[in-house]
Amino acid sequence: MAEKLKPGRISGELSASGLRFGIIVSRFNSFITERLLSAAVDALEREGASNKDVDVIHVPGAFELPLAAKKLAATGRYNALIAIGCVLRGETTHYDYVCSETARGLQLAQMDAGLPIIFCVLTCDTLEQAIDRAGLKGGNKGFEAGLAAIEMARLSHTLQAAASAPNAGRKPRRK
Ligand code: INI
Repeated sequence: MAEKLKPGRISGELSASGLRFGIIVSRFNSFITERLLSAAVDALEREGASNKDVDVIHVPGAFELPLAAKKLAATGRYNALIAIGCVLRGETTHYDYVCSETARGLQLAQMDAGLPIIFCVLTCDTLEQAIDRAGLKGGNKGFEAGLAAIEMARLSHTLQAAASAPNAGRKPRRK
């Protein structure tokens, strides 16, 4: 009988020790974004990050997050970035532009830089929905973002090492 396939698994460890993080926070809807920030910092601290390795940068609104992220990524100082914002649906189409351009800009910055940029931008219809996601009742998306930043920083490091030595420990695939 054929042996059961046991695929190799690669994942990022949850240890923040020795890693550097940049957190970009939008001041718009700061009642929510500052709570997301506290939870993100809490996650990094619990997993071993030190004060000197975490920088917090404020920008006016979510729309400004992508450029700040791109510039921070270019410094080469960080292993991962976290972009924090909160966009609430108003009566105009402004909401749609801010949401889509923020998401698009952050993804572009992430792909250009090859650096994990965690998307912690709440896009909600109401303040109540945002409050629910910012941990005033239960979970907090900022905490999840902190953990995602650590995992992606570690995973990037592992994949980078694999790219430098692609066949280390593996038999080449037969064509
Ligand atoms: N910015 C936000 O972060 N959240 C919002 O809900 C929001 N609304 O609703 O307008 C918002 N607008 C400001 C925008 O991000 C820019 O700061 C502004 O347009 C200047 O470029």
